[in-house]
Amino acid sequence: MKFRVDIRTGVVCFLVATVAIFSSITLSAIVPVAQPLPAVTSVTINNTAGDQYDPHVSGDWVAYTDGLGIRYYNLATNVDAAIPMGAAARDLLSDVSGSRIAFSRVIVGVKTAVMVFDAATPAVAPIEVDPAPDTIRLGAAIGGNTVAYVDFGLEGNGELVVSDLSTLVSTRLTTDASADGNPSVSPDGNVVVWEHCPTSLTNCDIYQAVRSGGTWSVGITTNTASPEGNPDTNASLVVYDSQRAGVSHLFWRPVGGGAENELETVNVVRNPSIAGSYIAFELAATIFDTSDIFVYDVVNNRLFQVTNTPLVTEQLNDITLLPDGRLRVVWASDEDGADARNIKSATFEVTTNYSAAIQAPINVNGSSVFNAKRGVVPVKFALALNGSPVCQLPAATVSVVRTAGGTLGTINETDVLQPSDSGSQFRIDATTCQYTYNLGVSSLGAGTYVVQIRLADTAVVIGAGTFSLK
Ligand SMILES: [Ca+2]
Ligand SMILES: [Ca+2]
Ligand SMILES: [Ca+2]
Ligand SMILES: [Ca+2]
Repeated sequence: MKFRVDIRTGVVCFLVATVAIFSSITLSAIVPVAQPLPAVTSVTINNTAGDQYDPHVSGDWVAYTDGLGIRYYNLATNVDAAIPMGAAARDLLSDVSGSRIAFSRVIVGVKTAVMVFDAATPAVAPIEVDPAPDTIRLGAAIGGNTVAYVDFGLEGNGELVVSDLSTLVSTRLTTDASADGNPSVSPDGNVVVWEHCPTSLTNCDIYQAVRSGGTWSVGITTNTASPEGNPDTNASLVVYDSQRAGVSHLFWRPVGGGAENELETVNVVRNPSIAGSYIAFELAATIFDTSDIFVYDVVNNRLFQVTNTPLVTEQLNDITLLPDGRLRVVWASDEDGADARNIKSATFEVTTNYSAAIQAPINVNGSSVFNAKRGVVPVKFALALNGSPVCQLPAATVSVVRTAGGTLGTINETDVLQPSDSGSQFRIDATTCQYTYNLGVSSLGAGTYVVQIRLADTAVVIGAGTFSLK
């Protein structure tokens, strides 16, 4: 694959319009419920001599800075290796999405370029994103095929640019003398958030850009008079820290707009990162104290303390949601000294408090037999939170697996798209407090099937039902 120069600076101005999508409302701060942390699998990724820091995680892959270079680690295979530096004097500020690592490469007297390296094909040298002469590009972030970075050549205080690794099109998102920096990209590559600092580098706002139909729309997530920073996004929420009344706390707001939420903490919160509906952050008693890593569950309002080391500062966290629903957090810790940090990870399962029970006409005991010619089987679930029925139903998706008869396994979604319901989203019936999905069965054939319901935010299966077709 070869990247070509395609900074469409003259063209994209027509595509980009800054819109304020925020409302000025901040809800009263949410008081979280502290929960014991479930069993944790801890891995020390690198505690060698020297300074390792700035880890980022995506699934099993971790990218981090080690001295003047970037290393990567795979938590499934324990592979740990350095990205080859070639003519570079220094590689820095990495991010990872899947096996692809984006970072800045300093080639003295030539340029500071944004590079992408695929750890799954380590024999292939890093490739420059949007190659151009004399560039000064820093702060690369990657999600899916989207790489965001700050270009100091376009404007001395930095401009936000996104490059699409599949189409090789680059889009300049800002055109102003304000400092722009510290971008993050959602895992699907469709939302970018960053710090936009119109007055001073210590009093920034949060900007966002959302891609829809190939066009990026820039908006303001928050621009209060207080400093906001360190944004991250899961494509539906933007999280950031903000100093209100002089103390840094955790805030979040929907990408689509709406009220700002604040987590009630008496301590200093820094550097939030989000995966699914889980926010990892660093918490310290004061700015002079050591910090620990916490994870907040937005859906269930639960707070988990991941580290508890009063003598050690854990910092620079990142979080990922694994396909099986487990969470994984990485961070740098300073037990060997502030200039000799190490990289660590914790993997754990925060079991959801939600459960869903299958409803008629599918029997709970799996004894229901429907005639495939009937065309549609209504799939209905009722939701419980901590065992008690609830009518506030978060978005959920349906999946179907054949367990006996015919070819076993997951049913292709398109095979169940009948005049019935389409897509995989449950409808929510507010009258009966039930999830409902009319499953088209005429093409499924005789056999035994399991329907599952997953919370859309977490991908965790919270209920299932079994039926047969004849
Ligand atoms: Ca700017
Ligand atoms: Ca601000
Ligand atoms: Ca600590
Ligand atoms: Ca070290």
